[in-house]
Amino acid sequence: MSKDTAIVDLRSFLRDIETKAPEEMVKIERLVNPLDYEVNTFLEIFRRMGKYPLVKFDRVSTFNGGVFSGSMVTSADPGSYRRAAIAFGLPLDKAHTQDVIEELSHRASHPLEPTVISRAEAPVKATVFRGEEADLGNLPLLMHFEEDAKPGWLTPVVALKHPDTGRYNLAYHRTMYHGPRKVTMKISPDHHTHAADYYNRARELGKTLPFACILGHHPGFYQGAAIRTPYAIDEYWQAAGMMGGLRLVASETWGDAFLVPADSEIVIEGEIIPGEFENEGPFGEWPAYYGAQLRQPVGYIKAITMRKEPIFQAIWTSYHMLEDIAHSIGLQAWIKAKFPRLKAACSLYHTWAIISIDKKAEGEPIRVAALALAYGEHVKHCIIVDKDVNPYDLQEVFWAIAMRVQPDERVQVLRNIKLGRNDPSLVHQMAGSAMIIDATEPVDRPFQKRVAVPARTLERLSRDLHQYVNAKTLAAVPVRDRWTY
Ligand SMILES: [Mn+2]
Repeated sequence: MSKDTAIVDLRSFLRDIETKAPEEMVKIERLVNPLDYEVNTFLEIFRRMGKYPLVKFDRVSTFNGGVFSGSMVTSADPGSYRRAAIAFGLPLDKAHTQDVIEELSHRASHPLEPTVISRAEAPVKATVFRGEEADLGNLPLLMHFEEDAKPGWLTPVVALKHPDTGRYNLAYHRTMYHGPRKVTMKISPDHHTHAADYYNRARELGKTLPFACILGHHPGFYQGAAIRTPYAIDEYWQAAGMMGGLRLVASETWGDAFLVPADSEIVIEGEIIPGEFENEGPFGEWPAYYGAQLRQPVGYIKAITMRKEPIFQAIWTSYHMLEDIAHSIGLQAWIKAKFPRLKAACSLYHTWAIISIDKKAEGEPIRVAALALAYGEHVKHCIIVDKDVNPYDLQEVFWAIAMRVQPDERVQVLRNIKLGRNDPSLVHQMAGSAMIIDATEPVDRPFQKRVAVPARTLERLSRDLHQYVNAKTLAAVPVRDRWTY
């Protein structure tokens, strides 16, 4: 990061929203109690209106019953493709979902080396609590859904450092309160994830595993943590690439041996003791169903540091789009490496992969679907569409299925395929079935031509549009589809 590059963080993003698209944000000034489900209930009320704003809560109560010294935001990760366009500097009048994915894909493939700054320069060191003074109960912990395990939760980005390689991993681990300085963290050591590998290696070596819970940073940091980063790449570098630069600083507990983001709002430092487990969950998870109660690793808090008037960042754990964006980028890179005629890929609810390709031969859609199924075990339903169909526009996708699909020859079901454990429709523990819908036109026989206005007329009237239509009138016509805006 060069000296003149502006530092991006949660505050710069909120300022951008306020200046470029204030209609994206709802502010609630009255005191709200996140432990009494109030934060998620507001999100549910807005959802029922068909609205998905970023919500800023100016006054929230803490777990201990006080009033938090800062504020809270949710759906700032960024929570919509439109807010992503703002976060990543795309012109709002020109940006579409596909432009957002292209910009993020570019950033994701260009990791950057973070810079390390001194403690004195780091905003996150404005307030430091160590030892007995570090009390999680002074934070506004949440209850999201009525059957979440008590007493309370936070949903941070968690940084871990590999005991051998020193590579940092960033991932989301639901974190449950067990005491002022004691938590469980859902790392699931039996899973095939980076975090599980780090944990198992620390356990083998008989070492503790240091962690930093990071709450509040730029959407690029949150997206960088959500992307499936190759094992060779340090995830602080990945996040730095997404943000255009990332500043790190020594932790309070381990100094330079474990770095934390200098411009984040809150950092909670602690150590996991491998081999120590407690019950955690159930917890309302990304499928909008409850994730089961599990035995998970225990961590002990060593220090909490925060900015002046810290902004506690919460995640809408059920209907969020955080991973839809990250998986769209991931799927696209994964498939493009093997099938260059990929146009775009859209991930929805983790399970759907909607992929548009420049099809040249029969059979290609099934090859591409096989690639999508190999991307991740959550992928269960694949729809392959032609290059004239925008995979982010579900109306177009459903049009293609309606007009180009005879189910007996274009829909296939694969049986006994490994799926993610969070899928509530699974009959067996792990294996289920997958579906491929080939919604492309056949290329081995004549097919009807799709309607089109003449290109020359389209070009002329697009160019002269504002001589015919008042720009303000057109801008005021609402776009109702959340996915395409
Ligand atoms: Mn990772």
